[in-house]
Amino acid sequence: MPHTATDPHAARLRRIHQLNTADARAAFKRDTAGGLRANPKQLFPKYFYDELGSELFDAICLVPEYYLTRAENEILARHAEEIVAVAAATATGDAATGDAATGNIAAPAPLALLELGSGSATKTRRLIEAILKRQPELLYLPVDISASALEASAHTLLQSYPALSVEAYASDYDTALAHLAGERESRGEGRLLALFLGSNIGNFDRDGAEGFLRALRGVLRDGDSLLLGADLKKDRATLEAAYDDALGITAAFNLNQLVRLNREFGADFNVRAFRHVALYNEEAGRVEIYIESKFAQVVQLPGLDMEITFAEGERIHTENSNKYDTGALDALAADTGFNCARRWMDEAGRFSSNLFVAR
Ligand code: AVJ
Repeated sequence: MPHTATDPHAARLRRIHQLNTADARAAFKRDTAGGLRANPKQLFPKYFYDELGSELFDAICLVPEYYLTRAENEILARHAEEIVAVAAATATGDAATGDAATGNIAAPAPLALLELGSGSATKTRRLIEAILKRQPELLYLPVDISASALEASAHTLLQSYPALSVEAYASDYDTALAHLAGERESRGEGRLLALFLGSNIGNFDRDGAEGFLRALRGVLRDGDSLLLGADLKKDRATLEAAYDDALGITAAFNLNQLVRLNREFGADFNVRAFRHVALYNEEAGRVEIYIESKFAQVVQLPGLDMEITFAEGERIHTENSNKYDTGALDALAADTGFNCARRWMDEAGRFSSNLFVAR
């Protein structure tokens, strides 16, 4: 949908910042060439999300084995109002208790909502609705590497919520957080609730998670908060099924990285000559995802000026999905300038939503 002057949402779609610049294209080339030359071979999860990849991820969220989305949605359906109340109470600090001497209750500062990796922003609706019960307007700042997902979700949300304004960032996390940190002081007095949902944190190892959370902390002011969705450690069968569903949607999502390399770098990967592999590494506490070569073969990537060879059974590592326990989440908060003030879980105890308050 073009945003012209006749677009009824144009005024409330403040901007879609395109931070996916030529630099991002160069980084994609560099990361891919470096990753395919490395031993073991490696590709990076942020490159899953071209237009088809974002759609396939939405489909993953609907397959029966992938419990994460449903578990988090259960938590948000049940607790969104409480989550927002805790974030808002934090946000107004002492003012929330009012001025005892005069009996004046300070009006709570309005919350704005920042979301990293917003995708189709389906679960976000619960929080938007909870916030709009408390205040007349809301500014929503989604960040997503997929410009197509961002544009679609912005328009859908603006259509649903006349009180919503959207300022969107088509960007990777690092670039967006650096940009937003530069604007921290010029932001209004209202507080920010940041969202990092769906176990997106799982793609980072411990150092990466710390770096990401410190960078996010740099965008927040004391008293702002972060709702962090983190998947919990559990039995191998449940985890491996969640990342290798019977319909083959996760396999398609993973192998789509090869389709993307064919399209963008003129590569000649025969996708049928590779298979999807998902293994729970219990010692490391993570599901590891690979693309495995079914036999020995050679692949050309003219756009990268490369030829790569695969042995039979050789794997490209494409993703880690780290699983947490509650102690590790508390420690992660404490190490990155937050306090894990509250935690909610789904009934079955599979998934956690953690409210990290910036201190
Ligand atoms: C988007 C990182 C949360 O790790 O569960 C799902 C990605 N990969 N199935 C996850 C994913 C394969 C997902 N995150």
